[in-house]
Amino acid sequence: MQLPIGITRGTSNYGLEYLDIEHPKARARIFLQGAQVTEFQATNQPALLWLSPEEDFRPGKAIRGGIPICWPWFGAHGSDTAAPAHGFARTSVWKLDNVINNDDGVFLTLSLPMPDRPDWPYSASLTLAVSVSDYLGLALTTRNTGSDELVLTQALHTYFNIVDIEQVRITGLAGSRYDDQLLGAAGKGLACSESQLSIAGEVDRIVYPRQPLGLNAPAYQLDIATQGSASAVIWNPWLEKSSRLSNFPTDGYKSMVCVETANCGADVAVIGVGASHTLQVEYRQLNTGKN
Ligand code: TA6
Repeated sequence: MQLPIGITRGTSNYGLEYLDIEHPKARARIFLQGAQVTEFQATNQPALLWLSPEEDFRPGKAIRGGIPICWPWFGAHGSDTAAPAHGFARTSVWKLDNVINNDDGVFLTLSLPMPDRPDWPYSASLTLAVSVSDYLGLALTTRNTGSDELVLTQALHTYFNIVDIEQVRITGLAGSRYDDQLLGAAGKGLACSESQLSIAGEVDRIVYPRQPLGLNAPAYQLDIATQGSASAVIWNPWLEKSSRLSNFPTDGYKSMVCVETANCGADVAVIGVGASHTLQVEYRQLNTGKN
């Protein structure tokens, strides 16, 4: 495909192809593996996404950072222990279908050539629309092209770049319930006691928000506007788990937090024959000048 001015192709040392997007309103990088946005910086704003300094961009290996697409299951596969965590979309090579570059921003559409897999014997199409402007937008659309109802879990597993985890606040939690993934069955349906969450240890929660979430980083305040989602995952591995993660520096937990727009836990996406479902998020930053 002929790329418009402002969009260029590149390749990592191990052969992973990416697109670099330069626009007066923002710049971004998107890898074709996983249709993964790894970098985004709006003009006059801090870089939004965290990317592991230990990431080496190898084919078939999930990229640690940016916005991994967890699809068509979130977490472990329901029954197949050999199936990859968080599904196969993030380690598959997607196709760039369309790019528009205009005064408002750069708007890209990518699609996943659907593999034939024993761990997911269904028919569907999957597309991602990415908006690079003074905001970052993603819309992940699954269309059920088969003869069976689809029940899937998914997440836009966004790693946010923050100055210091101990200064971070996640807002908008008033009245919501959550499943604490660290407590298993005992952690289901807990009530958020505060409207905002500070992090001082490992956190791995599926929350069911009653209003839009926000992030106070504190170098920026972030509005997280979603559609097609009734759950979000808040994750920080803290020190001990950081040492067990692939391509993750031991002190990486200090400069990142994940707030993932999802359909997971009790919020699964049920898609009838011929129907579609879109999981959508838009990130808007307000630079606070703090660092
Ligand atoms: O979203 C939180 C989580 O499910 C954690 O439990 C942790 O596994 C994290 O995702 C990262 O998973 P990954 O497979 O990318 O190492």
